[in-house]
Amino acid sequence: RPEVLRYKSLLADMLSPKRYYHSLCVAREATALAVIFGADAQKAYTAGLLHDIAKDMSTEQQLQMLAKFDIILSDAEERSKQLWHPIVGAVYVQHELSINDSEIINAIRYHTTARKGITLLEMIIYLADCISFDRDYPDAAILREKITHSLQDAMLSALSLTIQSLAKRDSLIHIDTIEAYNDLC
Ligand code: DGI
Ligand code: FE
Ligand code: FE
Ligand code: FE
Repeated sequence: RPEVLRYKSLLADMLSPKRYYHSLCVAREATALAVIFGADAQKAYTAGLLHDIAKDMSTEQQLQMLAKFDIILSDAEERSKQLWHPIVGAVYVQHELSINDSEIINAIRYHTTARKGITLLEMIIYLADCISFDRDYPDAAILREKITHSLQDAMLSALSLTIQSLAKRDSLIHIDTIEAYNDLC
């Protein structure tokens, strides 16, 4: 697909080599999961490829994008910069890349926190981000095993592990993460 080449060259410019490699790995993993779990494989590839497009933008660039599109951050979002890149990324692909598919936009938008009523494609991107080939931490191995049994079980475990690791570091936990967890447990 010609647009994929355009996205790749843009990402190669916008991301560090490591983050670009991660994006390719997530795209590939998301495609495999889409085939297994019956989601649209092309949408999964595109959302996986673009999910971290805003990750290496400077703080100023991210704030500029948010202001340009009148995005108001919640108190929690304002206090944790890691929560900006999914929001900025979703806005970026919609307005700067003219992607109008709401499933792709929301998969990018909720790839960090997840949300209550998470969709199949959103789960696939969330989990592909956790278990892609470049992820070598022990939790990835646990989740790779779980997902062979059930997508929902793997998603619940992923949220549980995320919440535990955030709480261990005394980090703020976004309400969407808690609601996604409660919704599935
Ligand atoms: O962008 P990636 O590193 O590939 O992965 P990500 O977007 O899933 O996670 C980015 C960071 O966000 C990671 O350090 C964990 C953190 N995070 C995930 N959920 C929450 C969160 N941070 C806060 N403060 N609250 C959350 O609910
Ligand atoms: Fe991310
Ligand atoms: Fe990622
Ligand atoms: Fe993730």
